[in-house]
Amino acid sequence: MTTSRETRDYQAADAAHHIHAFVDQKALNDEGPRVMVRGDRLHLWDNDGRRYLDGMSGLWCTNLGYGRKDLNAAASRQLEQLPYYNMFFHTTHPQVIELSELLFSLLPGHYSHAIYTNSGSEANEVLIRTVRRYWQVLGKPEKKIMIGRWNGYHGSTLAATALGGMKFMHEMGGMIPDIAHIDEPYFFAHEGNLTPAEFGLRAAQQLESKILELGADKVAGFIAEPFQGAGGMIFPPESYWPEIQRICRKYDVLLCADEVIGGFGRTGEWFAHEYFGFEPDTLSIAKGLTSGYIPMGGLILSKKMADVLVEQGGVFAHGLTYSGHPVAAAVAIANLKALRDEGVVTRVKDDIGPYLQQCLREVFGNHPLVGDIQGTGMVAALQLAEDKATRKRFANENDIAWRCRTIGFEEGVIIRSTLGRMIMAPALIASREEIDELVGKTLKALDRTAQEYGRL
Ligand code: PXG
Repeated sequence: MTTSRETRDYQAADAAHHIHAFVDQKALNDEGPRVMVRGDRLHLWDNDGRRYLDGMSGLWCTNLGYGRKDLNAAASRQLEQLPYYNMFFHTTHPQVIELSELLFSLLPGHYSHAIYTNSGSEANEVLIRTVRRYWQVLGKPEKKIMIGRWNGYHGSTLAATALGGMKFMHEMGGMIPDIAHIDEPYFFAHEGNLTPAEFGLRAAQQLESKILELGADKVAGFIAEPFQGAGGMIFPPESYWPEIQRICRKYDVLLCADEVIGGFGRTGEWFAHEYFGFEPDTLSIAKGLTSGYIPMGGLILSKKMADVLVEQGGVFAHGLTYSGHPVAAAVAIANLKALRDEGVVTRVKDDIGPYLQQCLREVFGNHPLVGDIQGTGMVAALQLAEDKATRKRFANENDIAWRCRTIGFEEGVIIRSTLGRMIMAPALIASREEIDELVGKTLKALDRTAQEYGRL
């Protein structure tokens, strides 16, 4: 289960040549990254033989867990048969065609077309161009502003960074013109006396104010994650999405759901917008499309939009070398069939999702660090709070959450910390025993953190 190379040897070579994601590289070089070498279902092993329960499905993507032989076989077969061909030169191949058929059999009926990419960031890059093109074709080229949300995350490429609302990313050269933002619907952080329902409406109505401020004739679309993933697994109140949808329809603004994290069963529905009960015009997808086994993403278009682009749009001036890559498509097909035919998504809704949510509420409902528990299906967040009743947050919540995550690694569980929230999103195929291990080890991490901060 370990390799023939010493971990410190790997770390030195890594430090010499590699810039990692979202980290102070100098500090990481001093510490040395963990070297992961193997995975099976929900477990990972590092190069020193330490075993971890992965409570995050990698980065919210290994929906089927690690070690699936069917996905491996699909990739190997395709690599033998046709490892590459493209979507240019008036050509196609069976894998991308069959993937589309399968995908649209799983999606609600008003979607009809996909543009394939390699990642979620690219899906959102394509989104901006496609939405703007749609309005150009309809004779409204001035409709080009995209509205996103502060603390939203839509990827790390330039336009995806701009769409997202992470200010520290914008500051690193990450803004483009014609992008605006409204606040996120983060009820726990709200300091007034509104009920969740009132707060949800108020948060949604910021969209209306922003559209009126910019001019409805200038606003092309609104993009948001159905629940905010990287920004802290923030679930909006129930009143939020119906109001957003009403506003988008009223002002003829396209509603664009970023399903990169919420898609492919995470909430117990195939797509998170189905869980929240709204009807976006576009869906950005990636991650769970292939369970992370191979890079693939895409932009899904409603039939209404696709009809305009296909029937009236002429040349669609966009294309990636690897759009609809046959090996990625073959893996996606195997992945979607497994999610469907093994009843994985149904089980998230009816069995293992409710089990996880119930365990979390039983175990952490009265924990001295926890002020609120949000989540559904196989995604959840524990909001850290100094005082639950008044929603008072710790002044040093980021430090506490980060410490808890670090202790989690020591206890052999991988959970994520974001802005004073502990987040988990385990593989959808988790057994009850695996959930018990996740919850048990997370409790140890929270207890040890509470002790260190004098709360236990
Ligand atoms: N949209 C959403 C909603 C995402 O969560 C992307 C787009 C970009 O996808 P790619 O495939 O380009 O990475 C994401 C990615 C985290 C974390 O810390 C989340 C993501 C990526 C990295 C870290 O929660 N999500």
